[in-house]
Amino acid sequence: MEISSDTIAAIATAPGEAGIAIVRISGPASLSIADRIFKGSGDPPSKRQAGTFLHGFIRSSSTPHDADADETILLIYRAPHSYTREDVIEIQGHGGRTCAKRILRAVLEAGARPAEPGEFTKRAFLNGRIDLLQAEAVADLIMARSDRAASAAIEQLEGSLSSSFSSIYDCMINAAADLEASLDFPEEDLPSSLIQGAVERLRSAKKQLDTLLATWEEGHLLREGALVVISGKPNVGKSTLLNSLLGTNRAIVTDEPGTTRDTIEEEFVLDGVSLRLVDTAGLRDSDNVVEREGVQRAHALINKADLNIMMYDAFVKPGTDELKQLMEMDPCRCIVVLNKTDLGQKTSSADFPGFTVISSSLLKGTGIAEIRAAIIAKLGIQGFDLPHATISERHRHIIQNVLAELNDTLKVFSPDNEDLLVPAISTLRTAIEQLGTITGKNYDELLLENIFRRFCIGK
Ligand SMILES: Nc1nc2c(ncn2[C@@H]2O[C@H](COP(=O)(O)OP(=O)(O)OP(=O)(O)O)[C@@H](O)[C@H]2O)c(=O)[nH]1
Ligand SMILES: [Mg+2]
Repeated sequence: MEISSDTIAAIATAPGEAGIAIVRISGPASLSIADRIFKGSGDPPSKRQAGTFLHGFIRSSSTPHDADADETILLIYRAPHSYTREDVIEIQGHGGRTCAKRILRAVLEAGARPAEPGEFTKRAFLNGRIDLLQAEAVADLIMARSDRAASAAIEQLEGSLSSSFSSIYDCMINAAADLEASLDFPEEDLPSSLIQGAVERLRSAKKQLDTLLATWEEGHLLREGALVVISGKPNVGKSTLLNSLLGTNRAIVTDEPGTTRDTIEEEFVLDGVSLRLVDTAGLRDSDNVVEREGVQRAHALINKADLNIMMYDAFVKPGTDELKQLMEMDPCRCIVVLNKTDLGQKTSSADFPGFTVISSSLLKGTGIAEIRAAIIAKLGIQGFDLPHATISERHRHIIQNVLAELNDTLKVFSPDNEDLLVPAISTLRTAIEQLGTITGKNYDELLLENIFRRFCIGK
């Protein structure tokens, strides 16, 4: 545990006009700083009990015209019963562009230093109140793009992932201890039950890690939002579909083929999951340099998409080139929309074997509900009925390494040959050390820097 000797401060609320703004102070000098700057009736903050809130004014030597910085409410938390487990003062002032800055200036003049991004949460981790998974959940919660993402982050904050990883960690530690104990036996007396038990524990750890690995896809959709790309030939109704899904006239729609040149991306929450919906330039050969660039961007997005919506004019039989491109796509990640059925229909699902096909007339408002339902079904969103914590890209990377090492351990492992036990244990120890970096049982400065730099200042 690292005890901080300095005291940090930051504005914890977003800038802009609002009812209140909060300045947070954490560290050993929090209360004495509060005494220096707070002007209220009765005893100074340092003589008050934890949980007290006081009304008063903040003095600042540098406020113009000798005026007080702001009228405030001051809250007192005493270590270890605070967010950081240190003494913490929170000062609630008026919102807006100026008051919080005036309060912060007073706090810094009184001896605090400006906090770095995520430093309050980093202290909560270093002081043992939360582990790294919970710290990451705080950032996920703040950045949640949808209700489901927020619920998943709350689950993680409450420790559901932490307990899964801790039980796998313990399982591996116990297996390593058993294997190490077996080294003390002479070869002919090697207790097979000890070794067999260790192997079973390792297999169980592998299984649990595989289960957690399977939550990555969902976690990726919740954290980053699913990239849903609408593409197809010019004039088939792509921009009309974007507008219909968003419920606004975001993209220009005309009857002129080649209207959309650049990509248009909008965020959109569907069934609690955030989507990054992109309208693209109609796919065709063009002499126009701007349109050509737009088509290139469309192709790049099609390759990156979590889900492609390929649109066709229902009245026009798709060409062989168009179908060839479609057949290279994964039907699980693609929806075919045959639009403008009000003009008549010459195509049907039989032209797109293996694909989910929806007929629509966006002009008449038909098919849109089916398209929404297909997006939800294809992204597997309806399977997320109960929001649960999901692993992130960082965790996935570590789990994959740990699984590789577990496989090596089990491969090398031979109960009949003590010589092979030693390298097996060493591989297992490496795996355990890596796994420990998920919860923060093991960490270094670089790991913490990478995690906390994505936080905002004041959290
Ligand atoms: N009849 C009919 N017209 C439609 C339908 N959906 C869209 N349109 C019309 O088709 C024309 C082209 O629509 P857009 O949404 O601009 O088509 P686009 O695919 O984005 O076209 P580009 O941006 O040029 O690639 C517009 O005049 C729309 O009003 C439909 O279901 N039926
Ligand atoms: Mg368009």
